[in-house]
Amino acid sequence: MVARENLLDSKQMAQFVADGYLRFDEIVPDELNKAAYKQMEAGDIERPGAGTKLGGMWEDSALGQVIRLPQIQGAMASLVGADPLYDHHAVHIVPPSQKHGQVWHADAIIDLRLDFDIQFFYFCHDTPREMGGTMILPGSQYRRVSESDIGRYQNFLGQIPMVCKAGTVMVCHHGIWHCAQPNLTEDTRYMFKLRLNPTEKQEQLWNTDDIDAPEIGGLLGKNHEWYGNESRIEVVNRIRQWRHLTGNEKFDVSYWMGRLENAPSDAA
Ligand SMILES: O=C(O)CCC(=O)C(=O)O
Ligand SMILES: [Fe+2]
Repeated sequence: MVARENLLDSKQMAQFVADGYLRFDEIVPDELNKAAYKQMEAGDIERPGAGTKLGGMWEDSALGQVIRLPQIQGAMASLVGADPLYDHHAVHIVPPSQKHGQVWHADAIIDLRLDFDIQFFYFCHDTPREMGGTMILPGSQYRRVSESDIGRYQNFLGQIPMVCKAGTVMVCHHGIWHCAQPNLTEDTRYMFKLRLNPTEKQEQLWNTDDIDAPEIGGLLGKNHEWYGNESRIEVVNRIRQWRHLTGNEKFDVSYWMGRLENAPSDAA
């Protein structure tokens, strides 16, 4: 059972719905970062089958301890339920002095439902800009693109490199656009990624005490600017996602869904 104080609150959930990610800086203790680094370096990570329950996995390993940290368990329980399925993991390595990055892509989008997977990105050592830090595009998660169809783009207004200190964890909606960056340092860059599938209805799994907070509409209406005049489409996408998450089919922001649902010809 995850303690209520470790669950996300409604404002964080709204932020996740708008931006497609949340970041938790320096939440993994240093000892554990060092042990996880060693585990990744040794490539010593058990790989269960996709669709296995995550609970009980990696019992005696550093990475197992990382995913069982209260804040990570809280984010997990809030987004995909306390007992999610392991989809896959990867240790993403960028060798020293690698001058090219990945192309922009989204990971394996074959599911267009409002149900979503999450991906944890764990940075076990300091990741300054010269080392890259995965580049992400906030607000891109509802533009469901097929893998590297967006690979011809170079830079977007509002893109953010995950520059961070050791022990930082980001959790993303599976649709977010991202790409690894060059590593101009003399050290290898490691990043651990873990994808999880929900096992229960993703409805009000977080700490909902502030579900009616007046800030929610503003958070969901955020303009990330890279989509120019199409911000309305994104706000509608987020209202749909928020309704799905809260179960409140009447929820709206500034009458955007109200306009679409106004169907006078159906009234008879
Ligand atoms: O290495 C990175 O920073 C990103 C890797 C990646 O594309 C992913 O984790 O899906
Ligand atoms: Fe990726």
